Amino acid sequence: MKLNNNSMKTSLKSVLALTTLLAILVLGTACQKEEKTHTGVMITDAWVSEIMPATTVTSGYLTIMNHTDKDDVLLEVKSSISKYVEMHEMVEIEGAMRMKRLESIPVAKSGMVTFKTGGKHIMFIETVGKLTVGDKVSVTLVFKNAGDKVVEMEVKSVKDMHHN
Ligand SMILES: [Cu+2]
Repeated sequence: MKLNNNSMKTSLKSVLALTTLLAILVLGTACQKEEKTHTGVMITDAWVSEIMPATTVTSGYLTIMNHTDKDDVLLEVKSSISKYVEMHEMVEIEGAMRMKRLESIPVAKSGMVTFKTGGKHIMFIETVGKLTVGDKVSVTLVFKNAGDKVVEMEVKSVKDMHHN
């Protein structure tokens, strides 16, 4: 009984060790790849939600990766799709989820910031015209160090939104 238990533990340990080793190998490969192709401040997975009927607001999401050795700050987001563009975050205030405006968003060196549904998002207020699903809209992110970064955001339907 005791022996069985021990061998169980041993095999479990081996499995864990193997899993860890695999994770290290996978991550290691990913990092090597990144060093070759990823430089500077990069923006990926940028998309904006379609505008719901009878509204003039929508929200956008993206991922910022800072591959530099300097801390950076996202100062502003600009776009011609709406009169105002703000950076927001969902926060819990007195038990309710509310949107809070962010004046700037720090992006640490070698760090990553993800805008996602229920979290940080770009808020387009008083949208101008329509957004067609599948189209791309141009948005400019203004960084303190990296300067202006133009991003193409794909318009997605609200149905797709829940899968992201
Ligand atoms: Cu918002």
